[in-house]
Amino acid sequence: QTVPNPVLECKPIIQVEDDRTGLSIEALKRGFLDNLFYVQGKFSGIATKNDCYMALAYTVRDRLFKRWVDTAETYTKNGSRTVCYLSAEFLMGPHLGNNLINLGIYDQVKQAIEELGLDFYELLEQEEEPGLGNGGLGRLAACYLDSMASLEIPSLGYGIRYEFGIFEQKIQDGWQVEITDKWLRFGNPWDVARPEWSVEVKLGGHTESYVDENDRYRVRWIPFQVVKGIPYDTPILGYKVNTANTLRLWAAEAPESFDFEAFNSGDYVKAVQAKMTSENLSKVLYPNDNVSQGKKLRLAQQIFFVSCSLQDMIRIMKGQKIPLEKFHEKFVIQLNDTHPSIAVAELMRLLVDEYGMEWEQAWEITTKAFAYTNHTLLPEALEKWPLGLFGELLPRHLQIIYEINGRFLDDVRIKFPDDFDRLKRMSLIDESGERYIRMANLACVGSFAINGVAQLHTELLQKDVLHDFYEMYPEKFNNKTNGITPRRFMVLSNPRLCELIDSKIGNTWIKNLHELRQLEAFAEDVEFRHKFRQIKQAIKQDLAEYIKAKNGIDVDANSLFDIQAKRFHEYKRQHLNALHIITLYNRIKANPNIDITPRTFLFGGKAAPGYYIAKLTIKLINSIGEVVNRDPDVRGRLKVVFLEDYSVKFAQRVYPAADLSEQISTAGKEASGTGNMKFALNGALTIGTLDGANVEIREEVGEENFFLFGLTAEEVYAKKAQGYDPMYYYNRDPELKLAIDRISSGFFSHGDANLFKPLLDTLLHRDEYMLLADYRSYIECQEQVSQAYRDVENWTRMAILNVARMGKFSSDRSISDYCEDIWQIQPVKIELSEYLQTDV
Ligand code: B1H
Repeated sequence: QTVPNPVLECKPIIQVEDDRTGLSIEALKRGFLDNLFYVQGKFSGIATKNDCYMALAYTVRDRLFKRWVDTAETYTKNGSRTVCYLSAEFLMGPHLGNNLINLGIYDQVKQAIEELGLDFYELLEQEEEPGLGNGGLGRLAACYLDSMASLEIPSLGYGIRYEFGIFEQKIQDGWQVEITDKWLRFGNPWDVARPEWSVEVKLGGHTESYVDENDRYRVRWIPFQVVKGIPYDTPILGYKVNTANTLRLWAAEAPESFDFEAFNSGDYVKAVQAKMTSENLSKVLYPNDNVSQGKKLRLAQQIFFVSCSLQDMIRIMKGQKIPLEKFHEKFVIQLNDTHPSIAVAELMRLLVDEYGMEWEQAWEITTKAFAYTNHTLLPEALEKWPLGLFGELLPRHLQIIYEINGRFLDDVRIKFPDDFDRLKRMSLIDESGERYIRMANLACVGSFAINGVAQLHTELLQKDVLHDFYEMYPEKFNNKTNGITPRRFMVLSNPRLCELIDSKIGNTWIKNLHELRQLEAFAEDVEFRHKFRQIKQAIKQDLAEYIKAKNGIDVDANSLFDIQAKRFHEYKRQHLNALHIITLYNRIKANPNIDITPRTFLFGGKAAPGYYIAKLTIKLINSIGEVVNRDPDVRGRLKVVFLEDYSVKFAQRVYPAADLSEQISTAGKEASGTGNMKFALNGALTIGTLDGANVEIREEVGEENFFLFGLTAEEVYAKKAQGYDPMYYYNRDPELKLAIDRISSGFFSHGDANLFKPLLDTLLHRDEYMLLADYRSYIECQEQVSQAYRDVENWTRMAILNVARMGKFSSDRSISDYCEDIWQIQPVKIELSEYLQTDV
């Protein structure tokens, strides 16, 4: 409850050089010392590195707050239309550096810290990143928050404040070992708890029907359990604008009132246990990329954050005195895959059961509020919940889904009379065997827009996975090719390249990435090419030193840095890359004096803890490295390095150092990819299949500046249909056979011929992802890469053209397209209220 209070209305007069807002070096130093003293309670003699990081983080946070508060105030006064981005994952990466870039005070803060005698980079390095996501899907959500703020679009990110994010990866004896990610161990300076906006979420139990005072039939839900959600808010500052939007993540707790019966009966321990069960809801991120595990706790997580978020939106509307009938005018809700798609049923429940709205009106509002992004075609990633499990946890939602389904199937019958197979396929309930709720179907029916994340992906959705829905609602479908933020993935992570670019074309490209086109002219400038090369070389040297320190391996910074960094999954085909390494090794063994372009193969990425083949692939790569790196015949011309614990923080070091970016998924399997964009923007050339956004990257940078190989998606389907036999390729390609036999002989596993057998068996007998079919084409393409790399000038020319032509892949472009085609929302300028004068 807010109390109107004219005294509180008077804001403090903030001086130009206030310790908490001043941007001069002096004010920053004062602010830092002030925070070290008053927040950390330390004098400099005993302050740890982490104390200093915290003091710096608070110093920067202080400087965000004016913008954050004014943004919230503006939106509240204007009742601004707002995008709510619902996502089970937000892979934000470290906040400190990014906030410095977006505030425009990176250099000042660096100088201030150095004048205090501290190592600025060491403090940046200190930040424990919030790894609240698995990979591309979570990182996309983070890039979109950055772009929405930078484009001054009112928005809220809603998700879960997992206590443990994605596990930390250790490599022991070549195997991945998982360590829990205790990211909150030293506190999080970037978020603010808002317990006053806590909400309750019901789970389990049963429903009852009753007749209300107006003689209307109503349903009430008697839950088995109630969980409290506490919001934690993080400011999301845009780049060189005053807009600071909010990322609101929910943490689960037991409500004080709930198990007081156990308290009263003296069973204190039981009461505390109920508290623990509740807190489980936000305990840990499910570490699967592109797979749905179908666990009850996961569904509980989904309803938990979705219900909290919808209730929060309703609270906001009440605060702004906007009637609930205007929900879809006030908010547009983007569903980041089906993970939050239970929101369709939950909003219906809130409107109908809790606010007494008629079904028809509630449905009208709901279907005008939601838009759904699909991120994958992989069948194992499509979420479906066993009906029994679903009904146990969400008895009321099950009824609502039945009601939605009944009405929906009536519509299908009208449009496609007598088509029973179609009805079965489109039903929200899969009744072909054990019964399941199909979340993608729910999302399609409940949303006014449905999009894929790259042109090819959207086409395949329409042709295949969502074909029936495309025929039913063609007008809902649209493509929104993914993008990445140039702030984090260029300005912050590649300052040297940025400085070179700025010296030629200024720095407005950071907000309008298309301006990089002006660099095309410099591809023909010898001096520019020379500088470009020097920069790449220096960055590679840095990474080489890092590798030496961490892995003890000497890598040659003059060699071609060939990098595959992404989650481990069979469809991404890290093992195809491994077959190439073995092939080169075999050639050297057969002919030690062979003229070979020296390469360093770098791998980074995590495997889902329960994904045995993916973990075995990590072991294989490390095993190959062990042999190849030490073999004197190789004479250092090949090196294989596994980069442990790949994260956003680490990725920022890796992308700028790449010469070659491996984007080698089976065509039709990678929905978009976004790492492909980050590499190319930083001047790596791509070796890739016609998959996901690779297709569009190649279109933009020009086919002569892209190394293409492999089957097309269509050819993959056709081959499958014909009956694909991997042995055909094994028996006909001696180099392929030799490579595979090298593994099966135990050559890389100290003679153990069984170790990699499960991996080889899937390759030789099923080869779901068609490595063997693409092997020869890949090897030949890699030969072209090796040749091209020797022509230093031309390689540099191609790399520069890649950078120059990546403008399309800014997440600013993606977000502008979402705003125009789906969200119908315009920017809102934030003016800082006049009592603050800054000295920017
Ligand atoms: C992507 C996922 C995903 N698609 C289920 N789907 C998950 C599915 O925990 N789960 O259950 C987690 C993640 N992730 C990725 O999204 C695609 O594979 C990429 O190609 C795409 O670039 C990215 C962003 O759109």
